[in-house]
Amino acid sequence: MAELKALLFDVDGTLADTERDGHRVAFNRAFADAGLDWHWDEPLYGELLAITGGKERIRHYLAQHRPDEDLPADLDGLIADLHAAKTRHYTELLATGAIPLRPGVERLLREAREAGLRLGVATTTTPANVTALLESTLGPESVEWFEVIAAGDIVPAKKPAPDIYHYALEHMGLGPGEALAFEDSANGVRSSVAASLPTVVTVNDYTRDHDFTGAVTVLDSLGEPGAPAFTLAGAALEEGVLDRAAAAALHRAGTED
Ligand code: XBP
Ligand code: MG
Repeated sequence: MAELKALLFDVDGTLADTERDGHRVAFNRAFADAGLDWHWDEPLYGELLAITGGKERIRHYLAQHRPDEDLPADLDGLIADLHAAKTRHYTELLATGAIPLRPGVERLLREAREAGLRLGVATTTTPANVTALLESTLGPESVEWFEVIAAGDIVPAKKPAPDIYHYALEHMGLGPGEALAFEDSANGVRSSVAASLPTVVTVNDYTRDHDFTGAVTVLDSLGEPGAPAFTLAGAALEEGVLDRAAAAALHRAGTED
């Protein structure tokens, strides 16, 4: 059995609850700036999350929810402009410290670094958004903690395709049996499991009822001493805190036949 060498993290919903109060708000600000009457409320945004990628999500919204919209000939240009504005709003919002990391995330990252575990990011979101989150929560130097930040359009097929995980593993010179992935959504788990990565899920309000087939364990958080995580499905988390030893145990559970 391969040794656990690295932890690979999804970002949105996994490192932090960025969707409802971050991305959603930024999309709405970009729409308003452009004089559009489009508004994504919380339930609608939950539905739209089935489509990964912000540009892809806008395109899907227009096709499914605004079929009669009078759109310009250069739709790609409009979507690109809206998305650029959305990224500006999102990174500005994060810079205010509006979105904290989820419980246990900072603890696990620091423990992993001390234990010599390598770190990587595999996400659908735009690279600038990852940097903004890390800088606003852990400080500017934390961006260097990650050997690879595989993000956004770096691969043409976004999650649920496995491509972004393949990219991260290749960049780190690792096989899938040498890493443990952290995800929060069905699309994320489909992506990591298709890349043959043992996967830990921490659910959030938007993803609690998703199908996590193939995950090693499904938790409500990574847990903190005094605020233990609850195991919702799969391998139980001893002591309720996902630390270095628990990561190794879950990796073993996810890689043995
Ligand atoms: C998150 C996403 C992204 C963000 C928006 O996926 O689906 O689309 O909602 O980001 P993951 P962009 O959890 O895999 O990171 O607007 O930058 O695409
Ligand atoms: Mg996610």
